[in-house]
Amino acid sequence: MTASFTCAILKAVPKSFAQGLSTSGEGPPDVALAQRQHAAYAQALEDLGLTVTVLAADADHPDSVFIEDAAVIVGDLAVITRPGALSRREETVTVADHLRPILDLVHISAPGTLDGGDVCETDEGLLVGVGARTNAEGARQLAEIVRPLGLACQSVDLSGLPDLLHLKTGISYLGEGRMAVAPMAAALPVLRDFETVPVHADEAYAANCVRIGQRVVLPAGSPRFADRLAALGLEPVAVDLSEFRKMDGGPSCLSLRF
Ligand code: CIR
Repeated sequence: MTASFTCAILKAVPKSFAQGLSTSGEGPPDVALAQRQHAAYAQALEDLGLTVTVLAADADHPDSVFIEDAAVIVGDLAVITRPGALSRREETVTVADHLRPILDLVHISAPGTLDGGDVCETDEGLLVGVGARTNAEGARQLAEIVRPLGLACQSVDLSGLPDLLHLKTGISYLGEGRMAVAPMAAALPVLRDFETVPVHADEAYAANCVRIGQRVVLPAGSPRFADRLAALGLEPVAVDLSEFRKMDGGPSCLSLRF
């Protein structure tokens, strides 16, 4: 679940990127810099041994670079989501078109909403954040879809945690029963089932990270968390994602991995 990816699909940064949704208050992103950071992120995944495909930019959908939200891939099955933000709903079309020849497709349907950023895969199954973007019906549909695969889904109530845009804004599964946890997610009762690896408040953005093999891709500028990962026997791989942070997205949001 944490270590066996061989492929990653990315979507290029559109010229319209700065028109995307943002609550960060960090100002507009520098689109040219975001494009360079995106290329470096793609290279980092390639260097980790993944086969990387970058889909064409979609200027009609400024947030489409955050491709993780458009699908949830489990085994040979791609669950095409129904994003909670209206402006993002059509992003799934090009992603489904790309995945159709490669994987089996199933769609989340109305009135369900689901964002891939709310789905955290662990060794025990899927945790599904229900909050600003994913609703209870979307989580219910996902549970029904993956049940025949022997995967359990557990809903995680994000109401009352307004700082968590998505579940994986605040937690990331590190493997071996460990969960990286930002302070704003620390009160989630589901964390009782894991060994938590706290991420310092100054580095909370790094709670969104991705384990690939023995490496963990995390945002640059998180030295305490990087040291903690190294102490756990994992190798931190830092990528500068400053321009994506301005638009509320981190390392996991920028790829579909399978
Ligand atoms: C949004 O608000 O939807 C985008 N600006 C950021 C999405 C980040 N995606 C993710 O956490 N999976």
